[in-house]
Amino acid sequence: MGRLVVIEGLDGAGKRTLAARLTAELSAAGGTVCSTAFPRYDDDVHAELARDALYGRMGDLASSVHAMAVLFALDRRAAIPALRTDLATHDVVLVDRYVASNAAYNAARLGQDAHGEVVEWVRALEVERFDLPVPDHQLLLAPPREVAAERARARELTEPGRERDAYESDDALQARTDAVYRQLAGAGWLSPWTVVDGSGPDPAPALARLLLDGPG
Ligand code: 2DT
Repeated sequence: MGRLVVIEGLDGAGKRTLAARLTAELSAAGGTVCSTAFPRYDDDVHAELARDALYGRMGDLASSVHAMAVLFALDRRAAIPALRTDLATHDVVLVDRYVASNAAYNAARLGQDAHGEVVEWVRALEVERFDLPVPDHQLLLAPPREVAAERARARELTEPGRERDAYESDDALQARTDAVYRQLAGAGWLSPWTVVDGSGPDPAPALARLLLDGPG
């Protein structure tokens, strides 16, 4: 049975780059790896609806925190068979965003912290009710906020015309989400976490060793 390893963080944190580097390191160490990302905008109708809502194309659907959380959760629920197959056939299944995204963003939207009502509601919905596979390890990619903001600006230059969604364009929400993420990591929510400050040297080699041999 493979290990489910989740990469979390704000937009611009560098999750995709870390996923690619970790895949390379894990493969070089002889591990079999596959990766996936949520929301699955192109493969799942709930994710597609969530995207439309985030860009203001679904009336005021996005104003309901719980409705948005349910859409993201249903996307993951529909992915459970594929996740189980991947876990049965690989040493590591890397996932870019998972249930902690739902906990962190929605707690932040409601002005709650990691001990607030919505974090537990997300856990009960996705882990208990939907029986989603629980992560074995979660990585919080949390570079200093200036670094993340600079990356987001650079992305606007390399991907001109790319619109920012309702969450990305809300700086206060980003700051609160960052704080909730750090609390979830500190509390070991659902699994052990490792916080990665992406501004230093490449963290992938040490993380790959930890994920293949280490505890948690
Ligand atoms: P992207 O920026 O990754 O496209 O996500 N979100 C995401 C949630 O609130 N709950 C979830 O379960 C997931 C997967 C994060 C779009 C926004 O949606 C948030 C940012």
